[in-house]
Formats: sequence, C-alpha cells, structure tokens
Amino acid sequence: MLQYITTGESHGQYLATLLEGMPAGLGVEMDFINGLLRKRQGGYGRGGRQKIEQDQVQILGGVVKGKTTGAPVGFLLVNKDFKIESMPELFRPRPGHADLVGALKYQQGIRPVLERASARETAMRVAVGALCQLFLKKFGIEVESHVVRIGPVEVPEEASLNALEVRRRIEKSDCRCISPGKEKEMIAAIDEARRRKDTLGGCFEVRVSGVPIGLGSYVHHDRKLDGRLAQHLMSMQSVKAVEIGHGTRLGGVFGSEAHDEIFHDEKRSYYHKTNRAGGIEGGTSNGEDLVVRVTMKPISTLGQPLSSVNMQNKKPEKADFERSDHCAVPAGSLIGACLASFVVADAFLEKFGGDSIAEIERNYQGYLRQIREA
Ligand code: EPS
Repeated sequence: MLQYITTGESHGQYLATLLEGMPAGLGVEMDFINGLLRKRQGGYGRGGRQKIEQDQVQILGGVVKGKTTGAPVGFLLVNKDFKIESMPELFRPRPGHADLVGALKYQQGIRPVLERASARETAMRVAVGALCQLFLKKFGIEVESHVVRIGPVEVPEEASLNALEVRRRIEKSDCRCISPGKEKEMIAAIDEARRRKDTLGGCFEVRVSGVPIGLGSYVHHDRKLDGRLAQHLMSMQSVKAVEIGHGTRLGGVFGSEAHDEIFHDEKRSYYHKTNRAGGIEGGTSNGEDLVVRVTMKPISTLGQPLSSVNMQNKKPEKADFERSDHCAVPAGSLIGACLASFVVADAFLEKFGGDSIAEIERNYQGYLRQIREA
C-alpha cells in the first residue's frame, strides 16, 4: 500500500524521498516532522557532523494547504556539508562497513559506496515515518522507542509501559533512556568508548500502542506483520537482530511459560494479562501493544582502526578513518520507531484502505463494531 524510495548521498547536495500511497486529507504538521528530524541528530555519542547540519525538510508535492492530496509526497533536505565532489578517495576498507563489498560489487572506488551506505540516509526514512506517525495518531495509534542497552549497560525490563508512558519518561534523556540512573552509566560507557577511540552498540525497544486486532496475516507469508517489521528494521544501518516480544528468550522456556493466556470481559472484550508475544500471534496483531527489540552493532568507523588491505597494492594496512559517531543507538531508536510506524501504517491501510482519511475512518469504525460484537 505504502512505498518509498530515497535518493541522495551523505555529503551530496540533497537527500530526497518520494512516499507513495498516503491517502488524501491528512493534516501535515511540518513542526512535528522537522522536530523528529532534529531529534534524530541528537543523542549522546554523536559526532561532529550534527553540529554542522540542522536537518529540516521541505515538501515538494502531494500536500496542498497543509493536507495530503493522495498524490505521492516528496520530501527534500538540503545538506550544508555538501562536498562530495572534492572528497578524497579511500583505499583501505573498514571492516564491518559496506566499503569492500560495495567497491567490488559496483566496480568503483570506496567513496561512492560509503556516501550511500551512510546512516545519513535515515533522515529521509524519519521524514516518511513521521508522516506515518501523524496518520496513525488519527486512529489512536502511538509509536515510541527507548534505549534498553548500550554496550554493557542494560535497563531492567518494564513490561507494562505503553508508548505514551515511554515518551514521557525519555523526554529529557540524552540517551532516550527511561531510567536516569542507567542513563548515567550509559553516558559513562560512551565516554569510555570515546576515550579509547572506539565505538559501542546496544539495543532499543519500539512500542506501538492502540493497534487493533487483525493487522497483518497468518495466511500470506509476505503480509505477516512480524516479518514486515523484521525486514524494515533489519534494513536500518548497523542493525543485527530484531526480536518480537520476548524473542530469543522464548527458545529457553517451556511452552506454558511462553504464551499469553486469553481472558474476556464485557468492557475489554478478549485480552491477555502478559505480552510475551509482543502483540503478534500468527503474523497478526492481537490487540496488545507491539513490542520489538532491535540490536545495533557498534559503528564500524574506528579511531583505532582494525586491520585491512590497501586495495591499490593489496598490502596489509590499517583501515581508513573518517569523522564518525561513537554511539548511534539513541538516534537509531528514533529511526526504528519511524520504520515501525511505516510498517504499521502500511498494514493499517492494507486492512482499512481508502482514498481519503474519512473513508478509512468509516471502514475502521465498522470493523471495530464487528470485533466488539464478535
Ligand atoms: C556516517 C558518518 C558520519 C555520521 C553519519 C554516518 O558522517 P560524517 O562523515 O559527515 O561525519 O555523522 O551520520 C550522519 C551524518 C547522520 O545524519 O546520521 C557513516 O559513515 O555512516
């Protein structure tokens, strides 16, 4: 239903994207979209680039008088640090980066590879995800994320938090962490990485509240909600693992400890008291919050580079180093929430789709009645 394609290089003149499939009649709050873009640039552990850029998008089409028209929505972001044409070529690929595979596969130098593999591309995905969040809000669905691990520092799980509570708890946190005590430890861990000229990865959790029963499918492999979330989140730079609900933990417990028992009362209809499934059973949302945990590896650009090979003479040399971040997990968590927003908006449109918000609203209310009466 929804599709987007991004273009642009990290140090190119622009980043841009085209989002297709957003229905007509959605109010587009530019302050909200640009607010998320600014937040993406923050987070403890970011490097020098974010002091240069002040990411803001303008809309090129698909929006008239502040509302979507149903036509593709175009976003444009102008890079201040536009210098791609004059940047030096690199010859020593960084282990863990796309440098080596990209240079060999596309038969070109490393520079064009890293310019496109750069996580700066996620600015466009945030613009898309922010619009999807505005769409979801119309139907009472909220998406938020928080950092649950940076390197060795882990935040104890608080299973009952909904997306709005997470938002309130991370509002003033540089690490997007719900625990001020743990945030101090995270900051110390990132400082230690910086001191060692090293980097740190971690894990974040995305929570989506207000999701109706029935998004996704148990019938079609490519419409399964968990599969779609995994694909989109895994496509984010540095992501190495995506877990739905208790995820890998479920491999180590009895079935009786793994599943969420079913209850019913007049007011709530069917519900669960636990949410180990992360809100998805049989590839389909079950009415509980969606809970997705995403693990990011440490950034591969190291101030103390690992061994590599000079691609000009094939001699062993240390990998190239360029200005980078020490830890991007806080920024990654915000991006992850945007990617999840895209997937949920897409699944929502698949189920209740129409050309306008008003038409979708009618479809949605009819379905909610059907579920209540079941
Ligand atoms: C990145 C390298 C750094 C990061 C960048 C991702 O950029 P630069 O080389 O300009 O210092 O800051 O991330 C962003 C610019 C961003 O906006 O997220 C890389 O090599 O992937």
